[in-house]
Amino acid sequence: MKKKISIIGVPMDLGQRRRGVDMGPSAMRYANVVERLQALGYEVHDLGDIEIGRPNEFDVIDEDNLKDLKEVVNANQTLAEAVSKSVVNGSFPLVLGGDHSIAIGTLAGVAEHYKNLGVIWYDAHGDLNTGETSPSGNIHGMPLAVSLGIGHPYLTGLGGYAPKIRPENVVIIGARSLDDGEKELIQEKGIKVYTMHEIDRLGMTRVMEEAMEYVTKDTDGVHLSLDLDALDPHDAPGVGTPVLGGTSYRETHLAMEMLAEADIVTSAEFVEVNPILDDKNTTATVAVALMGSLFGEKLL
Ligand code: 6HN
Ligand code: MN
Ligand code: MN
Ligand code: MN
Repeated sequence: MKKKISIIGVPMDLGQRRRGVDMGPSAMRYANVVERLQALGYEVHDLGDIEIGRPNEFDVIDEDNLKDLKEVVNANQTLAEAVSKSVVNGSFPLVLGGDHSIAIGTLAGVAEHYKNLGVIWYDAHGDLNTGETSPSGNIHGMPLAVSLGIGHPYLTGLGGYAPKIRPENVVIIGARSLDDGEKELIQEKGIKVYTMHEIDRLGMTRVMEEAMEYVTKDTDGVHLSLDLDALDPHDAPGVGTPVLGGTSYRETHLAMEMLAEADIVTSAEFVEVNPILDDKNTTATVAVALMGSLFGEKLL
């Protein structure tokens, strides 16, 4: 892993309907993300927050079942540029959300520099909807589809190229709430998914061993997109779309520790932290602890 980290905050809450997730970056800073990574010997640059446009009443066009499309596209464009710049500068981009719609911009910025980027999507959800299949019209349920080049051209064309990633380089871990259209897309594209069933059955060690082998085969980098709702709501209650029966605090740490040991991750984002829905900033604290493990913190 690189010795320089660029932290980019994205106070985005327009990819879904529950306000408060825009405070995620502040909550993770409050939980000492900078200090935690510095203590591990990294040169950490906090680049501040990406500006998010606020829709006014004249401006709310929910075009094609895509809520706040305009603001989501604009913010992701700015984010993609910031992420791309940090890769060019030899820095590891660490993006703090904000709702998961920001993965569209993160991946647009990262994938520009990788011909064959591997992706670990650690999430209770597939985030594989389009305006046509989405039950909610919320763009945070679409970023993985968008990055595969599937969806509205304003989203898929972000950064001026598409697709950003290939289905055979993606692995989803922790899924337990998939919409019908998402299940169809998974079948159609042959996307590798470790649902909670496989995690229960095989154990996190084996799942991570297989997943890491899968995403490093013929790839030149690996992006980790970690949605805090992958964890069980008991361990990470401050998320907008909680689903019972998730990965535990320790299982998720183990996954991060294994990634650190394998030293394969080249960019990451931690999303969906909503301190308003939380108790004593628990979820941001969990997120920062997981970042500690991802960047090499040891228990002994
Ligand atoms: N997330 N599948 C649901 C939808 O509205 O499309 C939930 C999406 C959740 C997205 O947690 O990042
Ligand atoms: Mn997600
Ligand atoms: Mn999710
Ligand atoms: Mn591959």
